[in-house]
Formats: sequence, structure tokens, C-alpha cells
Amino acid sequence: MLDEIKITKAIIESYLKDFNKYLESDALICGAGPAGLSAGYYLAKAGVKVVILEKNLRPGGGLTGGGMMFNKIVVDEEGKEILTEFGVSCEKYEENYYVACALETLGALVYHTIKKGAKIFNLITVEDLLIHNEKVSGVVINWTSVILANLHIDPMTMRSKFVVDATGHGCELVKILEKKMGKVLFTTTGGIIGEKLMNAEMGEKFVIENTKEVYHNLFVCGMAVNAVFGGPRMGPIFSSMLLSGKKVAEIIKEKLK
Ligand code: 48H
Repeated sequence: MLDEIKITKAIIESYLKDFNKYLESDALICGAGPAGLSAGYYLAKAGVKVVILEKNLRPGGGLTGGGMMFNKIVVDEEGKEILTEFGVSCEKYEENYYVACALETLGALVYHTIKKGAKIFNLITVEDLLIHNEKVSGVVINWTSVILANLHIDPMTMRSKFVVDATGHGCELVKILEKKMGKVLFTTTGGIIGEKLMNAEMGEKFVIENTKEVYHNLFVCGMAVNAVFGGPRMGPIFSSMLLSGKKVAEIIKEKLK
């Protein structure tokens, strides 16, 4: 006989065990889009204790919808190498242009990131940052449902040695930092510079070049990079998102040594 209470207890106990374990981590990534997932995968692959927080029900961010709801994405040669590592099939369109199924890419990124050892918690929104001695030391979290319902319920916290803003166009964590601390960012103006008009070639290069620390212990990867440092958008080509995740993982890996 199946006991409903046992089913409930199994879920609660297992979830809370995981949650308790990841209240403190080496790296915490906010956002499970392609950049955040890639960062989580490469950090976990290097043996780093890494947690990814995603506000939505499902991970994937802007990847899932492909280009204008045509659920396909394009990658170049370098992006294809990463997708191949994840076991995603890429169809050659022309030299340096490969097409992949957005859903297959999403499934593979989520599966391999978790299998490598990264923990993903969905339905949790990061709503503030923890700062100690002028360094980011963690995040302030609440259930997305609490925020959507506009309920007055106090948040809780998670501590991490390094925090990554992988929230895409919104660069949500950097925005919070700028709002509360002013022009302290490691940008040319000290503030968020803002995303520029579309240019695929320049946008892709800019993301990778500018994937870095934006404030003490706070890093940006993916589309958030161009929003913060003032790079162009690039449309539905996803190589730089994957490569930026990989780059931020390498930087953090070095810092942890
Ligand atoms: C928890 C949060 C919070 C929060 C947001 O938008 P994303 O897909 O971001 P990237 O950088 O991985 O990829 C960008 C790409 O999808 C894209 O938009 C491109 C290439 N655009 C080009 C163009 O020209 O438009 O994922 C960000 C994730 C999402 O899943 C959000 O739900 C999540 O972050 N998120 N999670 N707490 N406060 N804010």
C-alpha cells in the first residue's frame, strides 16, 4: 500500500537535506539560462561546490524560445564544440554556422550540469545581496510565488565565496548592487552602462572578452555582461553564452585555488 504521507515526507526531507547542504557554497550562480548552466557545468566538472538559483518554474531562460519562437538556435564552430561535449546534435548550415534544437540543448545542459554535481533550485528569486567588508558574500532569496503574490514575507539567505550574475538582459544582481551602493562597479563609469543595438559579431566577442568580476566577489556572465559593460546584443546565436559560462567557471576555479 502506498502511503501519501510517506510520499510527502520523502519530498520534504530530501529537498531540505539538499537545501541545507547548499546554504553555503563555493560558487552561487543566479539564473539558469544557457550562460548560468554552462558556468555551473564547468564549475561542477572541476569539483567546485556550486548552486544555481532560478526564479522560473523551468530553467533555460531565453534559450528555450530560440529565435522568435522558432525553437532552433545557431552556434559557430566554438559553440558547436561545447554543444558536442554536451551530446547535442548540430546541423551544419554553412561554414561556421550550425543549427541546434533549442529543446535538445536545454535538456542536455540541465541534465549534464546536474549530473556533474551542480545543484539547481528553481522557483527561487534572488532579491538582494549579502555584503560583508565591502565584498559580496551571498544572496538574499525568497520564493518566486511570494514575490509574485506581493506577500509581505521576509526573505532568507545563502552564503557563497563567489556569486555570478547570469540573469541575462536584466543583470538583476548588478542592478541591485548599483541601486544600493551607487557607482562602485568595475566598469568605466562605475555604474551599469547598458546594452547596445544588435550586432552579432561584435556582441558575441564582447560577451566573452568582458566576462569578469564586476564588484568584489561578484561576477557576470552571458547577456548580463553586455548589459553591464555596454556591449551590443547579438540575437539568437548562443556560442558566447556557453563560452562565457565556461570562462567565468575558469576564473572562479583559479580564485578558489
Ligand atoms: C533568480 C533569475 C533572476 C533572479 C533572472 O536570460 P537568460 O537566458 O540569460 P543568459 O545570459 O544565460 O542568455 C541570454 C540569452 O538567452 C539571450 O537572451 C540572448 C542571447 N539574447 C540576445 C538578444 O539579442 O536578445 O537566462 C537568465 C535566467 C532566466 O532563466 C531568469 O528567469 C533567471 O535568469 N533570473 N533567477 N533570481 N533575480 N533574474
